[in-house]
Amino acid sequence: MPAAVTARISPARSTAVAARVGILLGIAVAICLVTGLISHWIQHPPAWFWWPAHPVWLYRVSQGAHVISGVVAIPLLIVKLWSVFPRLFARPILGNPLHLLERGSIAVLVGSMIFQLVTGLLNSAQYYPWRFFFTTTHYALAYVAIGALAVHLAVKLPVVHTALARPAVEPSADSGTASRRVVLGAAVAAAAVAGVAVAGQTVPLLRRISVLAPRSGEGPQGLPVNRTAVEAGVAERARDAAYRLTVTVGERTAEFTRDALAALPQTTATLPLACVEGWSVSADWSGIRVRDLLGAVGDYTGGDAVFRSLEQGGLYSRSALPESHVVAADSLIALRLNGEDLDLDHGYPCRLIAPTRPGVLQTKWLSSIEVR
Ligand SMILES: Nc1nc2c(c(=O)[nH]1)N[C@H]1C(S)=C(S)[C@@H](COP(=O)(O)O)O[C@H]1N2
Ligand SMILES: [Mo]
Repeated sequence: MPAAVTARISPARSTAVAARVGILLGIAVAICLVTGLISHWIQHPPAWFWWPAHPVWLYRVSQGAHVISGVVAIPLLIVKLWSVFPRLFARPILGNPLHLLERGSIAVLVGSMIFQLVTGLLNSAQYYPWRFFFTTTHYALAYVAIGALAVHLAVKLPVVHTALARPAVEPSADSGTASRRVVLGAAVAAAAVAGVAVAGQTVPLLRRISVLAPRSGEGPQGLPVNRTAVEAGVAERARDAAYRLTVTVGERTAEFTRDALAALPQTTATLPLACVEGWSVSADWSGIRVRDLLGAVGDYTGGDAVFRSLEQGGLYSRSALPESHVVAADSLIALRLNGEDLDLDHGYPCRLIAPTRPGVLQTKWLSSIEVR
């Protein structure tokens, strides 16, 4: 780099700082990527994908980690960009092919990272100021970001290696020492504050100090509600005396009133409701085991069970329960929540609740269950 540029750069903007913040950022991004892929595959399972039904907290922890690591990555990315900022404009901008590759990968990397973190954050706040479909775009861009990161790491490995060999804060008190310590400390502190600010939506002990975790314990029966019965347009049919749950197993079909469901053997399970947005709350659910209800209608011989809601159309109107979860003893058609009849907004007359599933797949206001 020309001496003129180097001279103007604050000593805190050293490769020693950039490399160290980069490692923390890399860890956060790796956790975010893996947990994000898991959540995506549960919702859109490829043929090879298998997800266990136990321990029941698995998805809650995985998705909590996804949102927390994503939020933690935001201040780390800002500090990382700050620490290398003047170098982004070092000349020549283009230069030889390797340099060009490095430049190009950084442009794609920075762009895709900012996109992922911003859309993810807004999504977890249920704010959608864009026109594309969040899930597919967020998923596709994850691969772009990881590809660019791989190229960036490969190109930068020698620089990172040298930078890490030197202490970030050198013992001889040159002018950069204090500022480097401040920058590193600030990066870690900001990341910690950001993490704690959202962690409370899934870590009960942190609930009170988590200012960015508003949807953690509010709503009827101690559980938040994302969409009410009125918003879903089901309030009338859910309370209709003519309500029936239609259950089909192979060639056989049966209809159940809510009273008929309540007359079947009931099971209680303590299961978290864990939304993809990162909040999760554990609750006591009572109802009929999915496998028992299917067994009451016909012979379940394997495969997905498809659940449909009284709600028409859209993302939430149906979900598929894989075989590993159909047979689980704590996969329930819930009639009761925390000792009371299910609130209308939580899915009355009945809803699906199964372990280790994203909230979006826990279909409320069931109208039918089908195994073909
Ligand atoms: N029919 C239907 N089921 C639904 C939804 C919905 O909007 N409609 N929301 C889903 C989402 S995203 C979550 S997180 C949980 C929330 O359940 P709760 O409202 O009882 O807390 O229900 C799921 N089931
Ligand atoms: Mo959700």
